[in-house]
Amino acid sequence: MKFPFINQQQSDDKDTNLPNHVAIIMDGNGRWAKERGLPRVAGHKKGMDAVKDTVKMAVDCGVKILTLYAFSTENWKRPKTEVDFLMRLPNEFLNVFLPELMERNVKIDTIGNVETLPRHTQKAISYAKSKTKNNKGLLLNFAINYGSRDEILKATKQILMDIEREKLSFETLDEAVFSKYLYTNSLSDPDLLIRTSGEQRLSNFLLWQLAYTEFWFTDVYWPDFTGDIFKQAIDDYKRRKRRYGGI
Ligand code: V0D
Repeated sequence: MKFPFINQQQSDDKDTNLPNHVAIIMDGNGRWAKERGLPRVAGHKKGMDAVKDTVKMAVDCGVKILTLYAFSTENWKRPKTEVDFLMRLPNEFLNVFLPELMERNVKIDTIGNVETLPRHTQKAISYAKSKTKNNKGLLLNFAINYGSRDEILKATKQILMDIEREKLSFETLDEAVFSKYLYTNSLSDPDLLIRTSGEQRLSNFLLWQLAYTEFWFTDVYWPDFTGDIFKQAIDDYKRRKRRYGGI
């Protein structure tokens, strides 16, 4: 086989301190373009190449889950032309990259409210999911139309409904049960969060899931991000000692 077979569930590698789950806020596409006198969408387009490079390196490193913040619930406030452009990117990405994703055994999934996206975007995404559903390597998880407060509120409402309908009891509700109601339901929490472009904030991304996550920031704009920089972040992470609130 061309690429090593790595399973999302079992961690059988001896590589110590390798992050299981890496999440990335891919920021700085607009600024990258502006500094070059290009329209913002040129930054998004170049940003797709950075996604491809990062996915390849994540596979090579043996990372099991990669969650990418591609479109937030707040991004609808952007000009319509930019939103329309962004909504065509899943299709464009898959046209070029799906064969390689298959070859590398990558499984695609999403978190967020996909049901309210344009039909053509939904189609591209569900095609990608069904094509890759049996792949057992890296889980490539796109956060699209995702907002963490929205996610937590949605979970809370569903929990109240399930308690009322006696599908869940008030007494058994704990952190583990609550987690199951989030978009990320069965996924382990991210071990490492990367944010590009020098901003150091969460922007409504994975508020619950990042409780004990290590953060790594770079001034590099997302379109200039590379597999090598990803590798740097991983190597930095490996040297950290995590305590989870203990000693
Ligand atoms: C823009 C830079 C890949 C950051 C990367 C709809 C933001 C390019 C996807 C994609 C976006 C999504 C689903 C899928 C396959 C690919 C994507 C969006 C934006 C928002 F199944 N890149 N990408 N989706 N950008």
